[in-house]
Amino acid sequence: MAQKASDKPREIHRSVCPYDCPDCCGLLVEIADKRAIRVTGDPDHPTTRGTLCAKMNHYEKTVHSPERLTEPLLRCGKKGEGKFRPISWAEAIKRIGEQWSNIIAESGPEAILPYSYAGTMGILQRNAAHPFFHRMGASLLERGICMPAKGAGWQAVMGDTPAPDPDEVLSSDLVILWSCNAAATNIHFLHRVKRAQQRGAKVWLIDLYRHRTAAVADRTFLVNPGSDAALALGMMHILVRDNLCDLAFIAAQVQGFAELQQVLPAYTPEAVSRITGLAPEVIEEMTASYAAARAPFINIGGGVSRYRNGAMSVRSIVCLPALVGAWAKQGGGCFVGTSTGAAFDMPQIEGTALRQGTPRTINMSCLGDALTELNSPPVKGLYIHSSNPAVVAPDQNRVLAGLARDDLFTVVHERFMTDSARYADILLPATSSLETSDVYRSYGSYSVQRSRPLIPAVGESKSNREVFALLASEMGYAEPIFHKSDDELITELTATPNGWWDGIDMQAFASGHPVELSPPADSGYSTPSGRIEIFNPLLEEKLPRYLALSDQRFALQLVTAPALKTLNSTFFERDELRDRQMGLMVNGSEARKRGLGEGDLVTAFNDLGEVDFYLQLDDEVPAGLAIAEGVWWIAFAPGQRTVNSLTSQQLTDAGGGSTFYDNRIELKMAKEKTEVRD
Ligand SMILES: Nc1nc2c(c(=O)[nH]1)N[C@H]1C(S)=C(S)[C@@H](COP(=O)(O)OP(=O)(O)OC[C@H]3O[C@@H](n4cnc5c(=O)[nH]c(N)nc54)[C@H](O)[C@@H]3O)O[C@H]1N2
Ligand SMILES: Nc1nc2c(c(=O)[nH]1)N[C@H]1C(S)=C(S)[C@@H](COP(=O)(O)OP(=O)(O)OC[C@H]3O[C@@H](n4cnc5c(=O)[nH]c(N)nc54)[C@H](O)[C@@H]3O)O[C@H]1N2
Ligand code: SF4
Ligand SMILES: [Mo]
Repeated sequence: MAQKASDKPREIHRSVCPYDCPDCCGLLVEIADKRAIRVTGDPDHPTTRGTLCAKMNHYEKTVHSPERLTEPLLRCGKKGEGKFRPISWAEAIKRIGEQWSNIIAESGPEAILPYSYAGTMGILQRNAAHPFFHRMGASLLERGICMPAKGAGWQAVMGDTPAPDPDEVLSSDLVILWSCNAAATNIHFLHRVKRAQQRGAKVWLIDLYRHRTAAVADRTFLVNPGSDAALALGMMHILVRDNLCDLAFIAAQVQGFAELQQVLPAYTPEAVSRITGLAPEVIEEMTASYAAARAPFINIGGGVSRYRNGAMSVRSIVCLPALVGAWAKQGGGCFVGTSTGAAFDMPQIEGTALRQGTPRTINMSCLGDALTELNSPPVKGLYIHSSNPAVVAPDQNRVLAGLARDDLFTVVHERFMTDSARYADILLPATSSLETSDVYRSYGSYSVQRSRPLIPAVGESKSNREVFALLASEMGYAEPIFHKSDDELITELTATPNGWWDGIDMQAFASGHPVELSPPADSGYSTPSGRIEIFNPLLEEKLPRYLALSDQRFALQLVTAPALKTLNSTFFERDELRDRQMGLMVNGSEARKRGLGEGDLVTAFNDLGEVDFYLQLDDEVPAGLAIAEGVWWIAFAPGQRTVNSLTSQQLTDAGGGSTFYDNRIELKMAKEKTEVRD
């Protein structure tokens, strides 16, 4: 009789959540018969303390999904059709090598473009392609699809100053979640906020609509999209007008208070009310409470940064704590996410020294134009891994037109048959994080953790590093980095002595326990002046100001916010995590105006494209807005396109970021009702 799963010996091992989420949760993985059978939170993890989100509670279903790609495939249908036949790894690698060698001989290596983002956040696997494409001299990719404008806004004021420890929030008496749906995107920060609340802190949410996080907040302030710089400047106007600034802190630590006062007169409560939609008395009241708080703590989410004025909005908000001296108080300040990059020898892992000359750089948010318009040379070879640009990149119609080009040779390395995978000429199967070694670093705390393979590779799948070891041999690239083991690289990555690792128990780290790094000892503000730079003489825009969004051609602002149970386009393969229908939320008044009703199949449109959604009426969404949660696969959409057919390739004012929330649409009844495919 076959042994039952329950009789088989089980082992429990530590691992880490590999996904693009600030939390980097610690996992306990139960293994039986070389399969992951249960995944739970690690109660010993210092910040994530045993709780996982709904997405990861059954990670074993993703890892052992029947939908996993298990063998290399060669396209035998039309591009995008998804018809393939199996081939061996040896044949796949040989064909890729031949095609690339031909492209390089005809057009030079810049005609090849690597495209990757954060399918896995592990330092080794995420960066595995960089040394290879540097060695080749391929076009460089600027990876700005997420929120570099947030970094640029912080940098303008705070320079390289590390973020405060998020645990500071526990000592705050006023926590402001500014464009942050933490209940969906940052659950462990929200746990800290709730603990602060239990100790008496007030919690505010400043957002566009009342979502799940509003249920936690004591006050929710709804503002007009992209208007946040005006609100921050309006608050600064009142702080100065009413002598509520901490002048001693400003004198000692801030550059540019006098210059700031030249711009503030324009931001009266009445002027700011017209821009933000908040009543003047509400702006007055918010400011008085902010000034009265002992240690106000602002957490800036990605929302405000995804507009054409995104960097300036973040920069304006980051100035606020300096005016009230919040930085000097335990629990006060402002948080935009941690970065522990400096703790690791990143140039080594990225193979920066292998760069050939200075190849052109293509911003990943402009992939549509890169594939359809770029010349000298055009992109002829595309290698996609750890990303799903057919649905996550803006201007989907352009991206798909590019991917459909017959003269484009596309390789995709993936775990699932995503929309991008369907356009591959050669499709390679990728491992999951339980099958590889890596080091993960949180961007919501200072924790880092290493993982080891806990199960054999599923099918014939290979890790990103394994694929580039094969491709390097095929292309004749003999540099040692391509053939070092994962363990060797991890040792090198953490070997360079730097302050971040002082006092860390390296044995605990090596055995897979999470460790908490600490930024090197406090040496004041890491800006050129050593002060907080409200006035930044090195930038073209020397002072914060409100940059108006002028495009009003279509009536509704489309905000494409994160969904609770999916992560960008990841987890859509899991039926139980996907919403039943791809919905668009609007206020009832907007639907009635157009003769539309709950559940109607509607077409959202603008100059870029048309997308069908099922309409959801929700009066927690103010009039003038349309909210589409989640980055759906086309396969599960009611029509032929998903939300990024309505978003543009426009970049932010600084930082080269995407502007996913800064698009406008109109709605009409869809021509034909198409049933959702199961
Ligand atoms: N469940 C889930 N978790 C995720 C993700 C996911 O898709 N799903 N994605 C992951 C990734 S890659 C990232 S980058 C992070 C994303 O994390 P964030 O970008 O921080 O996402 P949110 O926290 O939802 O912040 C967006 C919020 O900003 C609000 N907002 C939009 N425009 C404005 C505005 O002009 N002003 C104000 N005040 N608010 C505005 C939106 O309504 C939304 O509530 O989350 C990660 N975690
Ligand atoms: N409209 C709209 N568009 C958005 C957003 C939005 O809020 N609205 N969010 C944007 C943001 S913040 C981000 S960060 C981007 C995210 O864009 P992406 O980083 O492309 O994220 P995912 O959609 O999660 O796709 C990652 C893919 O990598 C694959 N993968 C996972 N692990 C591995 C691995 O080890 N090797 C290989 N080869 N593949 C692997 C997964 O199967 C998955 O299909 O999307 C952006 N797009
Ligand atoms: S997706 Fe985020 S919250 Fe969910 S388990 Fe992973 S790190 Fe934790
Ligand atoms: Mo992101």
